[in-house]
Amino acid sequence: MTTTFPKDFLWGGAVAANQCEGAYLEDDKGLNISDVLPGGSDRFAHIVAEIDEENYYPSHEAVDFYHHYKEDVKLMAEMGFKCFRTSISWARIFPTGEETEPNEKGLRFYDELFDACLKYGIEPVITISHYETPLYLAQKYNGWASRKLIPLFEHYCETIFKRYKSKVKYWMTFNEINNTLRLPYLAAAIDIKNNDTSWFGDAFQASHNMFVANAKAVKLCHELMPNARIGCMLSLSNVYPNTCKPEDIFETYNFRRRSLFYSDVMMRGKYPGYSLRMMEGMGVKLDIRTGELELIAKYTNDYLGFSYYRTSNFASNVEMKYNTGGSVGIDNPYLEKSDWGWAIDPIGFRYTCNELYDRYQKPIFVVENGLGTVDTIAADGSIYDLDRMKYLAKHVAALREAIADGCDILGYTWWGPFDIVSAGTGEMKKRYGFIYVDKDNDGNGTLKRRKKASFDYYKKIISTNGADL
Ligand code: BGP
Repeated sequence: MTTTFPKDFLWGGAVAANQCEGAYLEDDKGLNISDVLPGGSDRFAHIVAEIDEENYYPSHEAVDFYHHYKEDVKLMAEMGFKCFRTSISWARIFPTGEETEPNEKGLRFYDELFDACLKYGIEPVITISHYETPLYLAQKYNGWASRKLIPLFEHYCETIFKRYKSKVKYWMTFNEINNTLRLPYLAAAIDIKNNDTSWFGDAFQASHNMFVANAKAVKLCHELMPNARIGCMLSLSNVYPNTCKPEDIFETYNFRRRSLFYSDVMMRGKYPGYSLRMMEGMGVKLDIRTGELELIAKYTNDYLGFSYYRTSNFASNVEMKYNTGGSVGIDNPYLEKSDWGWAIDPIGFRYTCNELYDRYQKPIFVVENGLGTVDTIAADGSIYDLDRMKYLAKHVAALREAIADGCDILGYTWWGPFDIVSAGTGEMKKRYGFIYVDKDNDGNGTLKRRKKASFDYYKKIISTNGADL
């Protein structure tokens, strides 16, 4: 059984426009929902629908990738990247989301970015919407809860597919679409009124509307770019039962299916029975129009993109806290944790790859994996990020085992190859990069880029195609 990576394995890194570009209003860009999320602990405390000049907003400058992209792409090329995942910021192309004509300055930026990548043989891997719904659509329609976003998204897709069809071969529709059920504002631009569970109905209707939009994007992609592939994308860090009690086992299985429900619909083309029972149990009645289920059945995704960071232990009587910097679920005594309490579990990574490939029997693509740590700069200016190198080595080894298990894995893009803004905390302190960016949580710094020890470590992994760990 082979224990090496395929020769065309797509080694690379991943970011999101709102977490790196900055230039949040430059060249006629409109506001997106991530532009109104302040930094600090009140980031998700309430949905902020306008900018409060007193606050600091991490995404407004982020790490100014908009003006540093040539330098950053050159550094990624130096590591030997075969691909680079980022998102197109929808509001750069359509500032409110409702314009008929696109913003040429926005289109030009991504033309130049993709050209800079292709110059080094780096394939762009593009997320069409990464928590970046235009704010105007969130305010006017309550985001994806309204099916009015379906034709607007279709127009956006047609515009970028026609513009970049000679440059981009790998697309994915919505970042972590399954987060619609746990971070509805980010994933589906739905406002949570009074935090009561009445928004469940909006969340499931939004999911349906996004399934329809996803199918239309697949149809358009295959018609306009026959050689391109378009995936769906989910957040799929895994969950373990907290005990061997059968009730816990089944509860955990059901909890996992609250996520896999999304990939089941988009990869298999129909609502699974358990999801209908789940919605019924929540009193949710979907508004499904004629022809939509047939569209979803006909246009399924070519691959499953997913993020994997950690595993958590689950028990139904324990609230699963996410992303706000707190630990996730119940502690697993067998696993070390990151500075932010995320359990480090490479075997869980191998398990998850097998779980997903067995379920869909279609290619899977690891489009986010990484370790957020507090990096320290030594007196000589060097940054010896040993924890990151250990995490990388263990997870690449696990990936190699998953491939040897028979999983068809397209590639691996490390989350945050250069330091960017953390989505969950709005912090720069939570650094993922192989490249340090001089900026702190309050927005101070020179934005200077500096290689960490892990820069050469990942470069060696790529140059040996994962053989030398
Ligand atoms: C995922 C998001 C990414 C990224 C990642 C790391 O859920 O798709 O945008 O942010 O989480 O999380 P964080 O940035 O909160 O450390």
